[in-house]
Amino acid sequence: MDGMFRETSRRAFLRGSAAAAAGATVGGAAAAATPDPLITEVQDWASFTGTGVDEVPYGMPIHFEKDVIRRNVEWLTASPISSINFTPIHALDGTITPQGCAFERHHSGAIELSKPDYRLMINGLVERPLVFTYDDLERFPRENHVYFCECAANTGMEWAGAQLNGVQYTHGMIHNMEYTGIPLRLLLAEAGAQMDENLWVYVEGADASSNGRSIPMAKALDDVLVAFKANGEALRLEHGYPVRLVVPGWEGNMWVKWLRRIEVTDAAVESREETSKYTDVLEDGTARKWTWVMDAKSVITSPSPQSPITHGAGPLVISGLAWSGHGKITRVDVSKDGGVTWETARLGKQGDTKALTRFYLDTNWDGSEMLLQARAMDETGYIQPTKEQLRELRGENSVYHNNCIQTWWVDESGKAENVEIS
Ligand SMILES: Nc1nc2c(c(=O)[nH]1)N[C@H]1C(S)=C(S)[C@@H](COP(=O)(O)O)O[C@H]1N2
Ligand SMILES: [Mo]
Repeated sequence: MDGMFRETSRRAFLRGSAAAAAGATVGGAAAAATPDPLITEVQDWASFTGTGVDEVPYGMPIHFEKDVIRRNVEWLTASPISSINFTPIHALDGTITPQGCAFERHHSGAIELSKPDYRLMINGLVERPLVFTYDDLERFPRENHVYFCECAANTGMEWAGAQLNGVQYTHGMIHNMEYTGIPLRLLLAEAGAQMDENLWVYVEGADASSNGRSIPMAKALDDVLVAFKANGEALRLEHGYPVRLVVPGWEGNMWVKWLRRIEVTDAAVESREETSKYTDVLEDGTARKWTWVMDAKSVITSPSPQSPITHGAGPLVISGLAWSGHGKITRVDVSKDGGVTWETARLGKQGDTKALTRFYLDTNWDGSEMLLQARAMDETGYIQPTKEQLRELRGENSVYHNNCIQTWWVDESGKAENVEIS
């Protein structure tokens, strides 16, 4: 690294003297249209050699992209150890979230657990209670699937009114990765688990919080993965290295990280995470439990408060993300007038089941203000609700499972703001 810094400052010095010389020339012909120096001059990057292949063993994004990072909101939680940060979805495109900027949520901090120290126990209603090492897990057949993981609290601050001015904060408790993992059903079969559909598995992590959750057997046998790779490489520490549970389409809280134990039980455990937390306060004040599936949702990521229009009227690409815990996204509509009229957006590619889908509306902006909204539809025919529709059921004191239509007010200068229309 030292070498790199010296190299950079030498180039900066040379660039300085070249610019001074160019300045003199341009100054001499000041009356003529200024030639574009990026076209007419030989640039540093063509005059000097670049970085050698022995200098960066594992690359980071180029420093020009240093703002594309996770951010947290200090006042949201009492301590950053039991807290959340947000994916910079306003600055990403496509659908895959790089692990390095994918939101983190932990209840007792991210722990360091090595592969040699890793153990996974399966016990309870099984013929053979088993303990697997990491090496054991690598000998089971594995699959690759792309899935979104959305914290149930995503958009949770917006129930009572427009709150946080950035899509990173309103919708950034989501990431979408390609997982490599073992279908949980194979490990349950190895232990000789009873598999009646009225049974449950209780899953817990090795961290101090343990984050235990009960999952119905039908889901455990369906598409749940015991995953050890994400986007081709080992899970990052903060996402549960070396092994996490992937529970496609279901709330992020069930995606237990640092997975250490799976117990087959005849009843739900009713742990903290599924009683006092992750239940939904309804309009009438009662609490609903077992809201596992994340309903269809979409949001425009650009333009948005952190990604204003900077180029004036004319061609404009409106872009965003859509997803459904029930399956594939089939259609996304975009409105520029707060939901009065809608245009159907183009999907970046056909929607994958329980994964993020990118949409684009390639449009022409006349330079007048807009109330931008997106509305997702999934393969079950479900249509993403308005905030009013959701509030009729859920009131304003809810936290979790807010999948309402989001509105951005874009003014004539291209700036965008989080607003609510009634
Ligand atoms: N062991 C453990 N697993 C956990 C948690 C935790 O605190 N400990 N947090 C859960 C919550 S609430 C969410 S939303 C997801 C977040 O996964 P991520 O940190 O990879 O984004 O992990 C879940 N799994
Ligand atoms: Mo969560």
